Amino acid sequence: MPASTIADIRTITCSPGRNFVTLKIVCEDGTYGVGDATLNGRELAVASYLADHVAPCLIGRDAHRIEDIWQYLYRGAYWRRGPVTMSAIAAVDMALWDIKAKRAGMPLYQLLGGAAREGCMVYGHANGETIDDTIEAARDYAAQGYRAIRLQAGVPGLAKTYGVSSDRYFYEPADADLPSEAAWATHKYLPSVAPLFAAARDALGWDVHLLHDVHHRLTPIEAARLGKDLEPFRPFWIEDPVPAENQQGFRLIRQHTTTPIAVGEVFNSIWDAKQLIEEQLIDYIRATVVHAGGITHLRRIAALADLYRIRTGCHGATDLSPVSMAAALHFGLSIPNFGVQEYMRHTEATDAVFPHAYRFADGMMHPGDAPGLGVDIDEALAETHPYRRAYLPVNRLEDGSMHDW
Ligand code: EZ4
Ligand code: CO
Repeated sequence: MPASTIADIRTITCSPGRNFVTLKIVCEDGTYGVGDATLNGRELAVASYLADHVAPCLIGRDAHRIEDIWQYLYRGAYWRRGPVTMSAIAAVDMALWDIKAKRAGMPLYQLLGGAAREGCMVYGHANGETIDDTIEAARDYAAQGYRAIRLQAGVPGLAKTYGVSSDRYFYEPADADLPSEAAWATHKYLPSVAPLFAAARDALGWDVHLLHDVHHRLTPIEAARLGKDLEPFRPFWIEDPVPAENQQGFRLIRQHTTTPIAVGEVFNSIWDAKQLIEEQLIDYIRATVVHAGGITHLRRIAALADLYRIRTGCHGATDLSPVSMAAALHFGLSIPNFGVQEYMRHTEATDAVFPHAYRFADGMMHPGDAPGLGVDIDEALAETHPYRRAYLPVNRLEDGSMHDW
């Protein structure tokens, strides 16, 4: 049997501070690769998809045949797309690229065409209950060398808002074993953002990139209003201004504002982005390796986006494990149209379970030069952190209607 034959597949579910699902594919000669399969709040569905439905089909196949295995799992499932399927395929894809690069004795970015830049610019999350707290946090990020900073402040009159954490550096929205409930009021939120950006420009100047996540909570016309309000402060982007199921909504926003738009952290395939890209309704595509079918599929999305000068801005919150972060950095270093990479620090407990070669310096990250992805999982340590059910919160309007969180 060839040395690269897939001999064993393990799905590892652990919770070193938060839940992660990790796939490990082991070849006949003991070479192995890891892939991230974490789908926040729905982890066990992907773990079962992999263990019960994918693993039996892969034993005995040649790990080198990445494209064929991708097509086999995508077309072969008959049921196409969807976050569970695409996260499972992503995990297999990442693990296979890890194996191929390890067998080649190269860091993965070399196999993807080599470094197209010196590093990947990342943005950090500055947040606080008040504008002053948020500006103080942003100054701290600037002092650490960050060139791009996301600003999220509490909204006066709302008890708890997405993006505002109790800890300066660590933010974990999946914080309860049943979804916690928060209140939302657009008329309170909308006027609160421009003053935050005004204060940030006063405090930090114009050289730093400033970002903001709307987190799907507006209608197209409300998002257009926000885009216009922020124009004087030149944001790098506003993110997820509206839910993207209605892709035409973005045209309406575009008709009113030149503020750049980023979208796609919940996308799971190129089809979610096709119209937005082809009609040039967005500026940054945020699809990720883990939720959008792995490196193989994300390269396809980036290539389509590049035709229209749309750049990447991949999702990189804490629910994307260090395996995803490593994969994102190899991908980002090698493609022509990299824009920025989100970077939320993992806790020490998470980093201990996933030793990695990637590093931060000068506002940029580099995947490192270890063969493969340059990230591993300490299975014995992972076992000491068993899965704990955890959900993202939900939002309700003041009259009790469900809203987007
Ligand atoms: O709410 O990753 O830009 N980052 C984000 C994240 C998402 C979580 C959902 O799992 O919007 O904080
Ligand atoms: Co977001």
